[in-house]
Amino acid sequence: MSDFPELTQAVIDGVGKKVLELVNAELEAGTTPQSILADYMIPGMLEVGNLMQEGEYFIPEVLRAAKAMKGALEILEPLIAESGGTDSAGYVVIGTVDGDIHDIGKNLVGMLLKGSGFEVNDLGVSVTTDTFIEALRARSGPVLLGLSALITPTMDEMPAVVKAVEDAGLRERVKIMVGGAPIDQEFADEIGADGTAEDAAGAVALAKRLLA
Ligand code: B1M
Repeated sequence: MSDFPELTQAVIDGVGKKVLELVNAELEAGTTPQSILADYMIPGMLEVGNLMQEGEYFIPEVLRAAKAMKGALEILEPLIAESGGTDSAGYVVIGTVDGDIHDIGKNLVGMLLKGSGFEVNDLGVSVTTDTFIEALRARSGPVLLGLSALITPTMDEMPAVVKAVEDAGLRERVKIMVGGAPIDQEFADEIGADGTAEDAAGAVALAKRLLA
């Protein structure tokens, strides 16, 4: 028998319908959307990563789990956004860097930022440097740029974006937060970003500090 709670196991197994049923049951029981994510669903995706690393899961199983996770996020996102209040805490442009299509973590970060009152312009996945710069130019005043990368080869895109922001003369009003599983503080410092966060809650705390 699995040691994981039923909802976590359903994410690992990629059974979308069951995930939705269990998420709805948790909501009815009064569990907060934040707790559903942090205590049940994210641990499921982390286990999927472990199984992939151990060679037990391949792309189809990982995609099934990701799809199940995304289906549930559609229910949870509006609930989290509702708690954001009406005064904007600041403007954020966020995206996964060029060549990288992982978006579950980036979406969670965007979702919690919205839930904390930030206005979020999510550019999606595999976003080119030019697209980031265009989005930053389109907005005046202070902006937080959030860059996500999940695979080591695409980490190299991050210093290129930081440099492009500098070259475009935008660095004074644009703070840069980088994140994703392979990113740490040392890397963030090395590429001249303003900081990193290990998870979505940490990203919100950092965003508040950077745009204060
Ligand atoms: Co891929 N993948 N994947 N994958 N995948 C990883 C990242 C990997 C670690 C798996 C493994 O081998 N154990 C490995 C990378 C190894 C490396 O380079 N170091 C890997 C690989 C190799 C690949 C492919 C190359 C596989 C292949 O094709 N042979 C390929 C790459 C495609 C590409 O991008 N060009 C690939 C493809 C895929 C899928 C499409 C099948 C799917 C993505 C689906 C999707 O996102 N829509 C997928 C998945 C799901 C994963 C794992 C299993 C799970 C990622 C995830 O969603 N985690 C992942 C294993 C792992 O990370 N342990 C893996 C859950 C999520 C909540 O966490 O994304 O870390 P995470 O986000 C966290 C924090 O990192 C942080 O907060 C988030 C919330 O807590 N955070 C930020 C993230 N962004 C942030 C930004 C911030 C601040 C914090 O500020 C802006």
